[in-house]
Amino acid sequence: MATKPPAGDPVQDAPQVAPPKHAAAGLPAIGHTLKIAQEQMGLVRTTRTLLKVNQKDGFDCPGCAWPEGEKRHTAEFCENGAKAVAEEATLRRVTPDFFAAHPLADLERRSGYWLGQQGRITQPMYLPEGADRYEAVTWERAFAIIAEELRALSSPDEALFYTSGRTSNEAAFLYQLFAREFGTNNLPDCSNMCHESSGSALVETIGIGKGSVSLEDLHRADLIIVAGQNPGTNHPRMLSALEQAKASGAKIISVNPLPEAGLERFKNPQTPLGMIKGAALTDLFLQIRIGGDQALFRLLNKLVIEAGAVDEEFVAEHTHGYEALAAAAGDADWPETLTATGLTRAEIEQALAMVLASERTIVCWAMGLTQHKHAVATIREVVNLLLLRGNIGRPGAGVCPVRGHSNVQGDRTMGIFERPAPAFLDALDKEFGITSPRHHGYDVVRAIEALRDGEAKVFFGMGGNFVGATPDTDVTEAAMRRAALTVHVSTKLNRSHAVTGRRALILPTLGRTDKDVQAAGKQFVTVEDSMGMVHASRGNLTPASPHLLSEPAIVARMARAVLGEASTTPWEEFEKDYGTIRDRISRVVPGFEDYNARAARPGGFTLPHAPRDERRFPTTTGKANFTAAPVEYPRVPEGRLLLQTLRSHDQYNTTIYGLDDRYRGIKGGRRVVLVHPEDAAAHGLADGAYTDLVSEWKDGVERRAPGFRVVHYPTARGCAAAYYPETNVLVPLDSTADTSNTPASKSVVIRFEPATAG
Ligand SMILES: Nc1nc2c(c(=O)[nH]1)N[C@H]1C(S)=C(S)[C@@H](COP(=O)(O)OP(=O)(O)OC[C@H]3O[C@@H](n4cnc5c(=O)[nH]c(N)nc54)[C@H](O)[C@@H]3O)O[C@H]1N2
Ligand SMILES: Nc1nc2c(c(=O)[nH]1)N[C@H]1C(S)=C(S)[C@@H](COP(=O)(O)OP(=O)(O)OC[C@H]3O[C@@H](n4cnc5c(=O)[nH]c(N)nc54)[C@H](O)[C@@H]3O)O[C@H]1N2
Ligand SMILES: [Mo]
Repeated sequence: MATKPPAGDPVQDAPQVAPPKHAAAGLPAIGHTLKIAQEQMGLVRTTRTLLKVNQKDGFDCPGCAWPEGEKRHTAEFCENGAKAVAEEATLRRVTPDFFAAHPLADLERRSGYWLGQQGRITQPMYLPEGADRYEAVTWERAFAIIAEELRALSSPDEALFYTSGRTSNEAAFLYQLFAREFGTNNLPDCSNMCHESSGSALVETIGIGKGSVSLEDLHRADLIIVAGQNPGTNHPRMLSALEQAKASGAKIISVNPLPEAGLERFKNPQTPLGMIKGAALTDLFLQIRIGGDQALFRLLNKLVIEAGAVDEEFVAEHTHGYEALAAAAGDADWPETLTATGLTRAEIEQALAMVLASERTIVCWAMGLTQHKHAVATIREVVNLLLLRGNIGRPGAGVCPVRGHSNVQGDRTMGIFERPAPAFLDALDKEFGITSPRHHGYDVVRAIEALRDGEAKVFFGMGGNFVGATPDTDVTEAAMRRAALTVHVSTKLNRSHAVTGRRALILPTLGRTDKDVQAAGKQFVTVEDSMGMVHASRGNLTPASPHLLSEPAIVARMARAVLGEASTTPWEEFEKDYGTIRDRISRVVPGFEDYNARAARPGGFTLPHAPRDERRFPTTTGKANFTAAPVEYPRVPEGRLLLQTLRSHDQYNTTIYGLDDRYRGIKGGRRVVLVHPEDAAAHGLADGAYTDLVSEWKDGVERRAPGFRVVHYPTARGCAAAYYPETNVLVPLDSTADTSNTPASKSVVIRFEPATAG
């Protein structure tokens, strides 16, 4: 087996490995933050921006969607929030000279890390058909090219309008309005790859696809179960909430194949004592096998019923389908659950005791539950547990899907959805005098298939990195190359600018931290956090270049170029004054009445949530629904492992901040695969050996990710972990969750093969 890293990667990828950490944050986090921030922004800008993050008169952190508390520290930021800010507020610039010096072929061989490190894009750029590099283009010409290609389509459904979750409510509302006025519901979004499974499960069971808890609820809970989530890296401010809950007596169970440092111990950088001592967070760590969660929750449900601990009043008054669940739970048995979960009987009994001792339980989850074939069934099973004990619509209790992108929830509320509710379209049509299409559009996976099969021809991305974030990289890249035109509204360079259609455009835009001045004066935008709070966000930095347009301006101008005189929508007015967009939203989207006045209030406002507010469940039965899907868990053939693809500490999805994963003890490289020492031994893989990862799927196609350094790591047996997006090449396009169609990025069957590169 080769022991050297593979050659050919222009980025030095030579991982060094130390034992994993057992605590998150603390002093090293602050030092690391300031280093990255100053490298990107310099001292003055670092101070100016970091003091404004998540303040009531500042901008919403472009990091995660975790809510801000009422009491804010002067610097209400976390290490990874600060890195997200530094990445955007960087002083580095990508100018037309850069594109002249770097032909497409050069961009194509660069790593995502290198591309992102080049800085903010300063001007619209155009790649003409057959050209070898991008050239500067005027905004007018860019919109004319888009209009030309869109008008040439034989059906509006040949266009795809993707959204990543940073887009503001105002931009998202205009964007979906434009798509529907143009004539399509093809609005795939990052949510399709993220919490779609949560939405699917929650709409069916409680009637609304959003979480039912507030920060206040977390502080009041008796028991918080954190399943399939790594908050120390991905939602660091959540650790403060968990710390506070613990201080009020809450217990925490974490369910995860990996022991994640943030959940073990948290050194709160906001308090002097916290910095030194740190608080132990997890009371019970259930080191589950990947994909074993549905089995675990099903057995817990059986045991709760057998213990006579069902909240009978709640179940009788507010729920439907109890008998079917009780019957299905009756079939759950110990041996199979122990196989599926890899846990011991004692561990599950301990978890049960904690569930029974709790009057107020919250379950938090993220990608560890949503990205599996049986993700929707798993989340429904979580809901079953909460319903059995009356833990929805009670203070200190409820469902808490922890969202990813900072406005991914708001984008959906604004109508970014390929399967919109008829009531939403009716309201939109009435307000604007248009006729929106009623047939469903493509989600992310179907969008790739449509490009692959020549059924979609124009791809427009409102932010994000479609090529880098989606599964089955080789298939997706080939599909994108078939497009007539690919357009990306972006702040920074990424892989999607290098893998293009016949023609391509890059439209540079303002980020959250940038000042946004339009004809009617300085504008603010609004966002919705993971807990349904809507509030204003105001950037305060001079934009990276005078040529940037805001996202609402880009949509408004594109709409005018494409729809022309036929459109009676006042696009120009919307661009001048975002207050006029909010007026329209207030008439179309329920819960946004009097939007302008309420958004301007410090702290914003909370959207209504029927199950949380009044124990009303707007489902098909009018009650909260128990569900009883058959229990599933991954069956991995002999000699194979189950790979999950996850985030390192130094990345934001496909944006790579650095090459370290500090809590997991990995430095200076990303091509690592974490394997249990005994599993590694069974494959003859020493720590430090290099191996290829080859995924196995029913289509028999070989998918290979070459040259990964083996790291012996205390993960659950039979499981492995490696970073996304390097491993997206291994995730088959049609390996998706039932119902939600979310790529099953957390369960990829792999085998090891001797490293081919090196
Ligand atoms: N700094 C930073 N912040 C981010 C992001 C980022 O990339 N960087 N991304 C944002 C986005 S878009 C999102 S969606 C969130 C993602 O937030 P997370 O969901 O925390 O992100 P992942 O790294 O995918 O981690 C998944 C976790 O689930 C565990 N897991 C994997 N499989 C299973 C399983 O079968 N069962 C259980 N119980 N656990 C499992 C993994 O070990 C890991 O701890 O974070 C958001 N915030
Ligand atoms: N294998 C695997 N694949 C996954 C996942 C996984 O866990 N495993 N996770 C999935 C998840 S949860 C998600 S959410 C998706 C993420 O998918 P995306 O949201 O598409 O990807 P990001 O990497 O977040 O997008 C980064 C790009 O967004 C642009 N950008 C940043 N800020 C702004 C802005 O303010 N405006 C605009 N217009 N552009 C901006 C920059 O150009 C940057 O390069 O990936 C999914 N893919
Ligand atoms: Mo996400």
